[in-house]
Amino acid sequence: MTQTADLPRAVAAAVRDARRILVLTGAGMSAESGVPTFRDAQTGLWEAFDPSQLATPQAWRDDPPFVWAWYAWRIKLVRDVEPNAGHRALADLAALREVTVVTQNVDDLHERAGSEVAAHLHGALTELRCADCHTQYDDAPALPDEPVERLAPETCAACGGDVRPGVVWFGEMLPEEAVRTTEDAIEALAPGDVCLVVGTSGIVFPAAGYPAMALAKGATVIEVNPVETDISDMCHHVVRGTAANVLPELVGAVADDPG
Ligand code: BV8
Repeated sequence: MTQTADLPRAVAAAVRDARRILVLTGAGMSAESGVPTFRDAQTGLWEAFDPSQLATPQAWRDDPPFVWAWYAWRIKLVRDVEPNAGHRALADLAALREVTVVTQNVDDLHERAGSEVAAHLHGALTELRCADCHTQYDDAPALPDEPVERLAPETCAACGGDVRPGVVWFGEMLPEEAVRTTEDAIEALAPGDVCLVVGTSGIVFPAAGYPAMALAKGATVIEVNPVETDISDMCHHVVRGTAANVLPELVGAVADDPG
C-alpha cells in the first residue's frame, strides 16, 4: 500500500489504465466548499449536538421544529456555497473515463459541478416530503437568513402533516434504487478498474461496506483523505491529501496521458 501526500505514479497509472472508475464520496468531498463534515464539530447553534443524534426519526418525532431548523440552516448553507475543484475534477474525469459517482452526501454540489450522480445513498437535502403521507413537497421552504433554534416545518398541502427533509436518517433504510444502482456498479467492476474513495470516514453502513465489495471484485481501491480512516488498511493506495488538491492533480495526470 502506498501512502503519500503527493500523487504517487502508481495511483495516476491505475486511474489512467482503468476502464471503469467507481467514485464513492463522503462529507469530506464538500468540506472545501465550506460544508461542515458530519463528524467535524458542529458550529454555532448546534455545536452542542451530535449530528448522528439529530439525524434520527426519534429526534424528529420529539421536536420537529428543532430538527427542521437544523436542516433549514444546512439547506441555506449548501445553497450559498459553490462546488470545489474536487467536484469539478470528477466532472472532468467523466469526459475521459467511464465514471460512476455514488455519494453519501445530501448536498447537490456534484451535480452543480457537472457530474451525473448515479446514487445519493443518504437522500438529498433538496428533496422534501410529508412525514405523514409522504407526498413530495415542491414549494421553496422558508429559510431564515440566520440560524434559528426552532423553525416550524412547512405544512403538507395534501394532509396538513409536517414536511421533512428527504434524507435517510440513522435507523432508516437506504433508498432501494440507490442501493441497487450502487451494487450493480460494483458488480460491473473487474480487475484493472478503480474504486476511488474520497472524503469518508468509513463509519456509516451500508455505504462503508462498498469499498470492500469493490476490492472483492478485483478493483484497485484508492483512498483520498487527509487522515487515516476505518477503510484505509484495505486500500491498495492511500493519498493523504484533500479532495480539492488531489483530484485535480489525479485527473490532470489522466488527461496528460490519456493512455
Ligand atoms: C441502515 C443523511 C438498515 C442525514 C446520513 C443501530 C440501529 C440502526 C442502524 C444501525 C445501528 N447500528 C449501526 C447501524 C447502521 C447505521 C450506521 O452505520 N451507524 C453508524 C454510526 C455505526 N446505518 C444506518 O442507520 C443506515 N441505515 O442501516 O438501515 C437498518 C435499519 C434499521 C436497523 C438496522 C439496520 C442509514 C445511515 C444514513 C444516515 N444518514 N446522512 C443527514 O445528512 O442529516 S449519514 C451521514 O454520515 C452523512 O450522510 C455523511 O456523509 C455520512 C457518512 O459520514 P462521512 O461522509 O464519512 O462523513 P464524516 O464526517 O464521517 O467523515 C468525513 C471524512 O472526510 C473524514 O474521514 C475526514 O478526514 C475527511 N475529510 C475532511 N476534509 C476533507 C476530507 N477528505 C477529503 N478532502 C477534504 N477536504
